Amino acid sequence: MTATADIPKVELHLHLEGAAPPAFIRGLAAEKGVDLSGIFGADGGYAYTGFVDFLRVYEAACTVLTGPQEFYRLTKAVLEQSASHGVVYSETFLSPDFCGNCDIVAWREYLAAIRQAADEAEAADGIILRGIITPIRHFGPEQAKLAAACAQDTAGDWICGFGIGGDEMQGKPKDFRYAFDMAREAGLGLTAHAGEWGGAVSVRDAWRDLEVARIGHGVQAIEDMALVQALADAGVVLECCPGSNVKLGVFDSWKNHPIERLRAEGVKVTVSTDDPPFFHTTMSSEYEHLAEEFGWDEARFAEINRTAAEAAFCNEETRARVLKKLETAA
Ligand code: MCF
Ligand code: ZN
Repeated sequence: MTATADIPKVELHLHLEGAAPPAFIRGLAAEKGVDLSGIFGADGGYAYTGFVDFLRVYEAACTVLTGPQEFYRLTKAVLEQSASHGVVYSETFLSPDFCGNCDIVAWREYLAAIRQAADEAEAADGIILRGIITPIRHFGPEQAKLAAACAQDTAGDWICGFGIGGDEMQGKPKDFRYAFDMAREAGLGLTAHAGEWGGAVSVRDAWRDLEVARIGHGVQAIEDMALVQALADAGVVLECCPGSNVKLGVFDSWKNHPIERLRAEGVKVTVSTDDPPFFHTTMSSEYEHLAEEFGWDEARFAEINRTAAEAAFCNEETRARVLKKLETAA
């Protein structure tokens, strides 16, 4: 059996700031003289009490990511970590809200810095990164249109997707239809966080009202077997992040996580870390839990990674390179 870290992996659901090592954020806070002690626990990790508090801590950490240079350094640190766990292709959520407050000129500068870091990481470690522009649900539909304007401005081979994250219990997917239409017209692949907190109905609503090809999490679809069947029939891809769900309390244990039941019903499931240091996880650790709890073996992981590569929002040339990286290792 190949060591878990050596299995080549495709990760479709990773928030860039959420992947920031706590020491990296603490270091920036010290450089800038900002007191962020309230977001760290005694063990030095991020400390929060539940989902809404997680969002608060996340946004507080972002306050020290003040310019393109900080995002350059962040991207380098994150990709080094990902590559060390065998990730060969990653799609990361980027929010123009945290990169110049949705000002298009500022956003271009942030994006150039992120891309520069990604090019350097690809040259050093072979890892390929692409970006998904992501408005934040609890910032509201008007702010989402500003993010969508940034998406239209920079859509292409690198910015290849558009999504939405944040507090699923605020507003409805259809409130964001205009922003999603802007992104669709720009040729971007579409995904939305749903069915993490809002139940199966939230998955149905996001799928129907935003016409997304992928759902972020989507795991509460398991409450409605007719929906599970419909997702399977339509080939909708779920970006599952089991470690995140267990840590935030969506499910009380790995054993009770529905990823294997969804897969067995024919749903296209994939595996990601979401915000790895927040959830004390890595891609290797996710795979180790999946092997232990559900008996997933190398053939199963290869199948999951092929599903993810096929669902990636990158162009066909990049997809072919990713598939080759998966095959070469098999
Ligand atoms: O998937 C997790 C938990 N569920 C919902 N949203 C988020 C998650 N991690 C980050 N987010 C949101 C959060 O609002 O995405 C935004 C954060 O501000 C960043 S997108 C680059
Ligand atoms: Zn997420």
